[in-house]
Amino acid sequence: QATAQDARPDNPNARTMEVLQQMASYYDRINDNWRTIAYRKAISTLKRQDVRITTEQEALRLPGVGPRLAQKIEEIVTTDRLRRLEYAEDDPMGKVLQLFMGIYGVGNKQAQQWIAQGFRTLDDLKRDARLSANQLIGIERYDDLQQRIPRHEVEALGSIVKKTAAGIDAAVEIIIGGSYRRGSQTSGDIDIVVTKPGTEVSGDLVPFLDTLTRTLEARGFLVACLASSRSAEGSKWHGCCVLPSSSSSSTEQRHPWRRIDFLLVPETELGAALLYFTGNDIFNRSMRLLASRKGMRLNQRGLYRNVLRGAAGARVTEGELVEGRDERRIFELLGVQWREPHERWC
Ligand code: DCP
Ligand code: MG
Ligand code: MN
Repeated sequence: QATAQDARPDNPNARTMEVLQQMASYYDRINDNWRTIAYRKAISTLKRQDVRITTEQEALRLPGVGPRLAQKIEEIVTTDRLRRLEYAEDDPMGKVLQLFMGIYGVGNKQAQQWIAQGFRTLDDLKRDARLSANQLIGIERYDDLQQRIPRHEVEALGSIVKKTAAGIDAAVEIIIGGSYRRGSQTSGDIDIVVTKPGTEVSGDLVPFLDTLTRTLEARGFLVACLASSRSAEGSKWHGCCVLPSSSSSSTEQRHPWRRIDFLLVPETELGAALLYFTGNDIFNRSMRLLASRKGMRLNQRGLYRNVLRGAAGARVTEGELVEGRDERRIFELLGVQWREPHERWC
């Protein structure tokens, strides 16, 4: 998730943001979600400042910046470094932890477990650890899956999906969501929303997705299935894809494997689904919070009202659906001004 990267280079706080971004990425890699979000919020606040923030006091006045982050901002400005970051980068077990947590689908717990069992490298794991099929893919394609995908390649991969889909059912619509829809120059994966006019439940699209994935597998475009599920929340397929290798007379270029997600969305839920799958995750949180402050509830299927909550804030009733189809209408009903996808970076 590009955060500091998309700031203007002449931003007076560019260096501070760069160091904070490294810290955010570190916390992200070790799955410390609270700290990751705190750092990303601080970066996004700094991005909007047009003066240089140099002291703890100045930093504390910014929204979303607490006392500890304010101290760190002053430390970066005065010393041009952050001891906490250097400490994290020097710690050898921290490095192994980060290496292991970089494997697709591996969290802190699994990584710690492997370290406790004495494993230190990916080769150690391949040789002696008991691995699931997905973990093995994650290790064998480690370098591929670590790389971000350039925008033009997201487009090339997306157009293969679109063409194949059109050949199966011309009425189906394929929309690339996620960071691509927010205009990002690179993406961590490709998020593909699959919908069709007239559909009312995601199950209506299941036969289409089965045919699509089978066709794309047969063509060598889809190379691994990591997860697929069908639930009330919607049906999805997670896996890996690859561009066909382009061969000139003498050289053959192999393209990296890329993560791809397919999400089935009935037309009646398209607005809410687009909102959710466009993100980013922090923007989504603030929209959901806003909904709950207004006694409503927002999820990837729709905006609901008259949600009854019990004493502890736990939901007693689902509430009634007010809008699912129209993305703009959801903003209106929440009383917030429409934001284009590229304006939803927090
Ligand atoms: N999402 C969310 N909360 C999460 C995970 C995802 O709200 N915990 C939503 C917002 C994301 C979208 O789903 O934008 C897609 O999820 P990704 O993990 O693919 O994230 P992005 O596409 O935003 O970024 P990246 O370029 O890293 O894939
Ligand atoms: Mg994505
Ligand atoms: Mn995704």
